[in-house]
Amino acid sequence: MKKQKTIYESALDQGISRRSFLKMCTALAATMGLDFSQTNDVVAAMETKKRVPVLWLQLQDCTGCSESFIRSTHPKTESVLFDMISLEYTEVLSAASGVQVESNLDAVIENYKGEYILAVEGSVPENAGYLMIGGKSAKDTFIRAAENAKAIISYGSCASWGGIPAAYPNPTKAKPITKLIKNTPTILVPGCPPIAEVMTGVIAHIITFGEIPELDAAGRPKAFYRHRIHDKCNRRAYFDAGLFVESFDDEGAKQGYCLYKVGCKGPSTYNSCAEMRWNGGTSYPIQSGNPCIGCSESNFWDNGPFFTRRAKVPGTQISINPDKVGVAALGVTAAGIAVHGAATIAKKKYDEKKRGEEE
Ligand code: FSX
Ligand code: SF4
Ligand code: F3S
Repeated sequence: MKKQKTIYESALDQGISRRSFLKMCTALAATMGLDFSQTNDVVAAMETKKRVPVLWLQLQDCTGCSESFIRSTHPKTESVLFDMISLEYTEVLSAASGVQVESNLDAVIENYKGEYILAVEGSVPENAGYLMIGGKSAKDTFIRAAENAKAIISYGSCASWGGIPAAYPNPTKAKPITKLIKNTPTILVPGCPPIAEVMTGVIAHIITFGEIPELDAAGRPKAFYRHRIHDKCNRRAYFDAGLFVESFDDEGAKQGYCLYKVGCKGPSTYNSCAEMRWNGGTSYPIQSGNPCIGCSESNFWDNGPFFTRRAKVPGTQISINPDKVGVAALGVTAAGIAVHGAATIAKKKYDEKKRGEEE
């Protein structure tokens, strides 16, 4: 078996300076949502702990989760791959292929029993004959790898809830991984795909504290899934003021108003998009003008239709009448909505007329 280096030693091997190493630890602490004073805990862990062996299984999915992961910016994917973890098996990122990698999978399960982290992307097909990897049933390989892992990270909505492969009519009888394994601690990191830094934050937490992060009732790390998108949304002030986009080409859309009436599921979706944002904090769907489609929630694909106003906040008894929102708090808003509504109707009529003229 290879002698494993500490995470710090691996970083030095990569030519990373002490200064850059400390910067990486600070970024990790921030990603994990730790207090600034806890950065020292992260530094101490990275100086003394060995790189964690990781097996990354790719089941029924679109590879979007891997695509997201390789764009982690805080810390950068290279730091995670080369310093923090020892990625022993991956179908997507592996340079080697065939018997060579498949035998490595067996060797890691054998040699690092109870020590490795299993990252799983995609759902498991229950119907026989679907998804064979290296001539073996992916379901059997998953169960074998899962039973011997220290912890499992269920990466993405497919692994966590079944996702798109489990959507109606679910021809492969796709299942979330939790339906097949009960005894290994499992952390759900849903999203289609999930935010890269959430994955790195979860891995860093396991390395730093030697245990899985605190989870909510659904099995998601609280640090990243404790808020609804709606709670931290950059358009929230417009929701509260009763200012809504009525159609994607109206004046409200240009002004950046709330997207609730065009189907936003932010009020019922738990994820960190509004706080962490995507691509190094650049943006997230709502900021870019697209309603949240609830991609981190169970059955999101069948919970449609998308882009259609919702009468109710699903999963709750709360009905939101957007035309009344903000009225009680601010009497003047009613007039604002009325004017805004009249303008929207006028615009719709104009558009319909214009379309009629063009046809
Ligand atoms: Fe699923 Fe991930 Fe969506 Fe795709 O692998 S969560 S379909 S982004 O890729 O599993
Ligand atoms: Fe943001 Fe959507 Fe909530 Fe509007 S409904 S405030 S766009 S999350
Ligand atoms: Fe998904 Fe909604 Fe975030 S669609 S990416 S959870 S804003």
